Amino acid sequence: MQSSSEPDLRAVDPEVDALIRQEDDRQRDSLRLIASENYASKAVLQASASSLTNKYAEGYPGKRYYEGMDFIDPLESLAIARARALFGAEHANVQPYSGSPANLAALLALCQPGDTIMGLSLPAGGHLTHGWKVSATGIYYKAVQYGVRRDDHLIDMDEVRSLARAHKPKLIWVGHSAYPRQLDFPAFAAIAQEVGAYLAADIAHIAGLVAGGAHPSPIPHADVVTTTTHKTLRGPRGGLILSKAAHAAAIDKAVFPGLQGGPHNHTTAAKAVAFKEALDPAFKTYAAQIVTSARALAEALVARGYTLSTGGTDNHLLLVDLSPKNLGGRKVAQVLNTCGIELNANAVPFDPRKPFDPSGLRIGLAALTSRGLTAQHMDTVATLIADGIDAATHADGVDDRRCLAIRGRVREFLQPFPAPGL
Ligand code: DSN
Repeated sequence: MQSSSEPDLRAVDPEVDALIRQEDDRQRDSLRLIASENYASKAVLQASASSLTNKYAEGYPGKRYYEGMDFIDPLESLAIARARALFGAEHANVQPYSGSPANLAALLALCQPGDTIMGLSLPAGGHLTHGWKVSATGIYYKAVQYGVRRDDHLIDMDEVRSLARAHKPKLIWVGHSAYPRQLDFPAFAAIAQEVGAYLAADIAHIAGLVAGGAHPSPIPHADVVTTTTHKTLRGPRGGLILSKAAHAAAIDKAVFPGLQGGPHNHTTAAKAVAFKEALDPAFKTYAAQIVTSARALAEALVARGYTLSTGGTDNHLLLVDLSPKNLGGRKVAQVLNTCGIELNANAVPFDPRKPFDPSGLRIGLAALTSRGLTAQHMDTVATLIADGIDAATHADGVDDRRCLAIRGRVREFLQPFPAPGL
């Protein structure tokens, strides 16, 4: 008979247990505005913390290198079917460990080392893995980077077209980590088609908006679509690749055995749960609400005298440009954190400051929306942020007493909104 007396985490390792509980409390009591974060549901967290973590499953459903696949195969097949249904994709690979491995897999599947690839540059809001020089994608491929226009910070489609014509890339990335406007997938597809390039859309940030119908989908236009599953999509930490059927075999081969060993089955299960949650009609309301709240917060910050890159937002994120106020983002972000307001310092396009202490603050609305905050709460959110920035930039140094008071106000403000999963 199995013993039920196995000690739990608190008994085995009170130190780790205490740190996890403290993190739970911190997430519960903070105004969480990091644009790549969210609150996964209790169901997603339960699937992540399951016996599936014990199992190896190299290969794919029906063709594995290990025995004991009775429940792993149906589970992965379920995750694949749900991902395809959610995004209307011909093929889905649910095994990537996260977004960066998913992007590497797309490149491994479609390009040869030394091929030319194009992507939005990191300082303009792109991602490291779209060919930035310190990334493997910038080291093993010949990366050409496009940017945004100086006057309005919008992606310069004329530049994309002329660079594509000049460099004839094998693959063009469309996607971002810090770009607050809609992506024009048909325009990118037209350029890719003109120069004979593959189009790869990285929707890591906006996957939840795409799934919920609050952002146009790249699926009809791109050869391959990569994403993480934990940002606006609100699943576990992980990656996902969607593709045309024609690329299915190459994508699967690139993920395993090209880049990865055994898939993380507990994460696959949690992805399946998240896809089910995203297929629920309530997810559309959540996705639309993110954008409504982001716009409301943008207006409220502009009304308080702040400058936003592109002047506003169409998606879940805003990029506050502190350079007109002659402030650096790093110290402000650190002080806001002591106020219970969590966001990250971020470069703004054409940033005069260094990447580690850039001029911007990136703010995302997914996590607060998951807690049930809506546009009507954004005036208060803007006031708390503005008060925190004032406390950070007080003439006599950081105003610690004011920070403490803001922290109390944040906690009280969030009280009526339970944090999912905690
Ligand atoms: N680090 C993620 C972000 O914060 O946007 C992207 O990988």
